[in-house]
Amino acid sequence: MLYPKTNKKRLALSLDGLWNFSFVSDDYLPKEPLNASYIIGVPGSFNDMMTTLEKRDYVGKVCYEKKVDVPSLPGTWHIRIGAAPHRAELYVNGKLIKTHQGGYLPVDAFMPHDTSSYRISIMLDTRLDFQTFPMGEVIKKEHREIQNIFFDFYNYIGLHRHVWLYHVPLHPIEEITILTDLINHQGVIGYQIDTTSQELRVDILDPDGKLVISSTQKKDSLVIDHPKLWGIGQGYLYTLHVETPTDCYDETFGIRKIEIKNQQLLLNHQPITLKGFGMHEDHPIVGKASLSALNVKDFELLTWIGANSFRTSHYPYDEEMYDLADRYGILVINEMPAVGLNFWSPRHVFREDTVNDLSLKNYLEQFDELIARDKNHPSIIMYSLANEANTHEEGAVPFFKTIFDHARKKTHVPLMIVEYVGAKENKVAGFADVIGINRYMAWYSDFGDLSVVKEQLTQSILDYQKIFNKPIMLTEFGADTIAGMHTLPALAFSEEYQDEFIQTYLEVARKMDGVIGTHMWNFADFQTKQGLTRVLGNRKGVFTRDRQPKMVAHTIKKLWSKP
Ligand code: GCB
Repeated sequence: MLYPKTNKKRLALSLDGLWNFSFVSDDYLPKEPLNASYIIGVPGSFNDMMTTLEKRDYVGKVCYEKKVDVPSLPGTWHIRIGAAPHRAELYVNGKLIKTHQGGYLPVDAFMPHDTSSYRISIMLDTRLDFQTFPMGEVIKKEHREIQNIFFDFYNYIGLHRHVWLYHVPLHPIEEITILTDLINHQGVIGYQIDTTSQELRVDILDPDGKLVISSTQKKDSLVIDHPKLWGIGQGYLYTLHVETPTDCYDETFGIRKIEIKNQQLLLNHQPITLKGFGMHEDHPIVGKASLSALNVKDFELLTWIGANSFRTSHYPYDEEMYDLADRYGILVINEMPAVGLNFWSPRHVFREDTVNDLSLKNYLEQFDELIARDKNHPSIIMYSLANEANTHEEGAVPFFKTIFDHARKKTHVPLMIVEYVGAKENKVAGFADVIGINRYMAWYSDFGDLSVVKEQLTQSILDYQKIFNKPIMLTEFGADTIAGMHTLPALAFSEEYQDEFIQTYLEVARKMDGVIGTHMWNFADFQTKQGLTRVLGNRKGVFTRDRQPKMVAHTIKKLWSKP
């Protein structure tokens, strides 16, 4: 799925900015122009632009609307909505042109060509159920609908990614797939171009625009001797330039090889250890909006602190985050929005009336969309297929077997699952190449008592290694910390406690073989639903929500700058 671009043969118009907006009933149809109650900013989640709780936490459908005229050109106009949570209906001039499920991947559709005046209405449904990802349940409370969620981040809704109208010429380049390999000292660039054009030329250019190698085939395998490799801190990107008589497109890529061998993660044949964070798309006021300045700031902080990687917990992020990772040379574990497959109660998750065949079908559809969107990013070194699912249930086995089998056919990148259940109860982790484990000893258990961590954490990792014999990654560990709160001795919620907590976990992981990395929870404080244990959100950030360092950030920076 090619990202909208303007070049000498293509045109992309940004629809970001102000849109008309209303909360609408379930049977609303945009036959007439929207009687808008708000003007709303895009990209942005609507929630924190509101001033009443009722509107902020609204459950149901909302409608975004904008009118735009485009020039008439030979070829076709398309719309690309970066994300449309969680179910979307797209209407143009009152006519339904597309429905879509899944809130973290793009909606892409043809625009009608009998007119060039468009009234675009995008209806979003905020509701989560057992067939959406992530999962939730809507319950009735005194004639109101309340959204129950089974995960720990605020259910931000809106057009929080860019919206584009883009024009592609006749016989367009529809898809570019690039797969690189490194064999001894040769870089192999396998590619495939999907187009109905009979004639084309492919040029591989280096970052200075210098021609490296060319082909006139739609599918080819090109070899470069001693190529410059993509690696950590080395965002070395080549460009694959495709030119046909009617169209052209530039796709960047890196030459790098990822392997799992002997319990190790290898990048370009060298073992590496992942150092970084689980993150969230989350900012004050704009919610889950993707804004370049905020995204760049996060990459500057990752660089400042010495991280080499992050996980897109708990859903695919906006494309710009992967573009930045490609350019900064930061490794990404790309996570599916499969969170909440766990009701935190004895209730079973994998059943006919909860997570069932339709949920599975929706998952697979979203996975295919994820690969179509992200397959050419060198920064993506793993896919995480779920976070903290109830993998001790029998019903989880066929569900995840289907998912892993399907995923393996679609990507060569290693597959991970992130677990909270203990190794002995886990019926699913064996399907994965890497097992991520989340642990909160001295927080959710033995609260405030760091003396238990060393033994319990070691045992927990050893159990996984013994039973599954796979590389382990410590994907989450952290303690809520209120910035500015200091205590001696270190007490829970103080900066001192977070500092000791993180150091203790890192020390255990560092000493164990077969642990390929540590991602602390979380990069920054983030918004959640209201709860007794959440002081205006989750405070486990190493940075505050406005991206200032807590004390522990300086400790980590020192640790990670050691050779
Ligand atoms: C977890 C979840 C994460 C939560 C975190 C916490 O295990 O994976 O989404 O935010 O714990 O802080 O409780």
